[in-house]
Amino acid sequence: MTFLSIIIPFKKGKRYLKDCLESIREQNLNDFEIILIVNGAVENIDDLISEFDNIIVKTYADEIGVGKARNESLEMASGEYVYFIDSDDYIYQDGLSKLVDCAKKTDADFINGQRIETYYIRNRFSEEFSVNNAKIMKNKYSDEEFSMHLIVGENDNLEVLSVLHALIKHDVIGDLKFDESKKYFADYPFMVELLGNIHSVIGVENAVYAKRISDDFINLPSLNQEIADDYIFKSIEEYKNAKNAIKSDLLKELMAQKMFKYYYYTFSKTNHMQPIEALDAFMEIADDFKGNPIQSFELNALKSKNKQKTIKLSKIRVTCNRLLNFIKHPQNIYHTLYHNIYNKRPINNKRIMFESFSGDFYSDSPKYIYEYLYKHYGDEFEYVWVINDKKTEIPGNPITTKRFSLKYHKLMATSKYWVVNTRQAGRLVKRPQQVLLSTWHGTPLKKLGFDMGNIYIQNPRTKESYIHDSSAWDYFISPNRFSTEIFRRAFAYGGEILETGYPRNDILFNADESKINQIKERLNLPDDKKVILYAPTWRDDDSYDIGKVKFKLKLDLEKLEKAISDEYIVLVRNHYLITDSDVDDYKHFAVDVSHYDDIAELYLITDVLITDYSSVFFDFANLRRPMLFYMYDLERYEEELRGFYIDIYNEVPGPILKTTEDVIDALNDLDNINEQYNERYDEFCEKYCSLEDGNATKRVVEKVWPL
Ligand code: C2G
Repeated sequence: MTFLSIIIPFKKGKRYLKDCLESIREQNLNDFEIILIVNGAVENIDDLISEFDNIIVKTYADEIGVGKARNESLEMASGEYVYFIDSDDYIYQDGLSKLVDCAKKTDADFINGQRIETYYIRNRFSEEFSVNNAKIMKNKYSDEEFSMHLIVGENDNLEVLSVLHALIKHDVIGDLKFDESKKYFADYPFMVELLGNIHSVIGVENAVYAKRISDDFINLPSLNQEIADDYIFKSIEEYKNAKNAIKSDLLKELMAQKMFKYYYYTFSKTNHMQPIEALDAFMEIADDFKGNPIQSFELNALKSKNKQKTIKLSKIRVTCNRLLNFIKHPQNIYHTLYHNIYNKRPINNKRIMFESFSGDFYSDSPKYIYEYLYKHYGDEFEYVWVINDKKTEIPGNPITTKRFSLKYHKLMATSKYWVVNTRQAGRLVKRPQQVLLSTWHGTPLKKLGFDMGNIYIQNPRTKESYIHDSSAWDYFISPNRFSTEIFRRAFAYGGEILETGYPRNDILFNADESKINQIKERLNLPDDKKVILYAPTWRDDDSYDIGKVKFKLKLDLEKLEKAISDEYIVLVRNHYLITDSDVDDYKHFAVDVSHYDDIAELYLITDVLITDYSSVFFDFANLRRPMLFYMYDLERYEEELRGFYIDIYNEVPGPILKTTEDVIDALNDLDNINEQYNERYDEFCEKYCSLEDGNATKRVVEKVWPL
């Protein structure tokens, strides 16, 4: 007999299943089998499965549901113990092996670990996770009590009974079956009966099961993200059934506490009592709830089924919480004013707001659209620039405002047009009469939006916010046909795309000698040196807090200086997201130009570009000057961080280099490289730059502001 059978129903989400299986492998268990029920799946997972010897796979062409999949698995399972895990979840280090050790020592019927909900992929979860977060103070409880706490869990959701994260003795399960007719809460009746059969229960501290909240609620929603209309009603119904059947008073109390917690912190707060009929359903079970003295007024109203009073008291509570929040964060005051007052004011049909890289630069396509409008339409419009540094020089004297200031909120609410080049500020909601022109900021090389696999970046909810953004766009600029298709899919955007080329690249065709000299002078660059621009992109795994991304320079400037400083100087340009970098002025050889507003101006004075996975090379290619690709971490970037849309190895118009020495050799061999990549450069420009001709801005303006 095998000691342990691990049961996994799988429908979709291969990348999640990969995390799941790998987390099981890393438990270093012996004497176990995995039973994988492939339940109407379309993805090919043969390569994942082939890595395991002890996996039994049963495939159903059509979806059979989780209940049936688990029942089938139970019939096949030969283990003394059974462990259920969902294919989109994973186990933290030792999360299962700790349970197995405990089972071997105690022979208990039910050994429970802890569940933590997370948006993070496994690598990131393990990096972030500190054991202290996981601690439920076991000392306060007996083993049995502790295990009950673990069954119900601490999360603020409607799930009060679950078979997950426990080792269950197979004998105790006996002939018990999951109800195959239930889509949601199928665990409840199973657990209720199971708990009736169990004699010994143990909870194990810090044996963590990571319950994944999908980072892609469109393509890979988890069951509770599907949120059917009747989800709350079903949950309350199942709760009532379970409560009547369960014997343990403690478990009943914990279940009731969890239902109350959901009512108090989610339903009445986030959902604003919607649907209102659910309030009746909560009232029916309210006698089970216990609250603290502050909660007692509202709870009494709920218990006495006084609907109006309950709603009133909850509104007062929510308003008081908001007020407290206001006092702490002035941003919230601005935000409320924005929604409740400014957004009701008339719209100024002649006002246009411009924003580039969140107000950090006067640059990119918004800059060129603004300058064109100012030149051709002059005072016909009122222009506003969102700019965080007051000292930034902007021609034409537009109104300026700092991003997220009170003035910014006022202006955003009442301007007819927004011209923005990144994702817009999440909490602002465009009014129906307003027009949003999204210029975006680059030809997609690295995977974007819904095309991204695992989200490594700090905020794993990014994908959700793409929908918020793209649903507000009225126009979206695309630099070429190749990008148009990707943008539509990656941002789930069905609106108008202006396939015009990038306004920001017009200057590459139109700048004259005096403009170039002006830029050189501004940067105080010597006349006798050629210019290298090193402009790498950011790394998703180098973000260490929201909005904070560090960059470790991997180009050895000292070596570079020794080798080429007679001929060149280097401009080092950090990506705009980098807030913490070790790039400093390196003597006279390297200049940090990260704060220079407009990278297009830097392209103009550049003789050789060195970059990596940044979209800068699609723009720079318009100048037809040499490019080197310093991709020291290519495999990791491609496989783990993002993945690419183009065939990097065969499409980029220059050599891929892995070390500073390679870069030096390439710089010393530029004539040959130019010749070698000549044809590829032509093909590249044909595919990605053919719309660029110095008139993209005109095309955009004529579309959005026709005369
Ligand atoms: N950029 C810059 N300096 C760098 C890197 C980028 O000024 N060192 C600017 C360029 O205008 C570039 C834009 O920021 O085109 C976008 O940068 P990417 O490196 O391509 O990365 P990201 O911001 O993640 O955008 O569709 C494009 C993608 O969204 C990529």
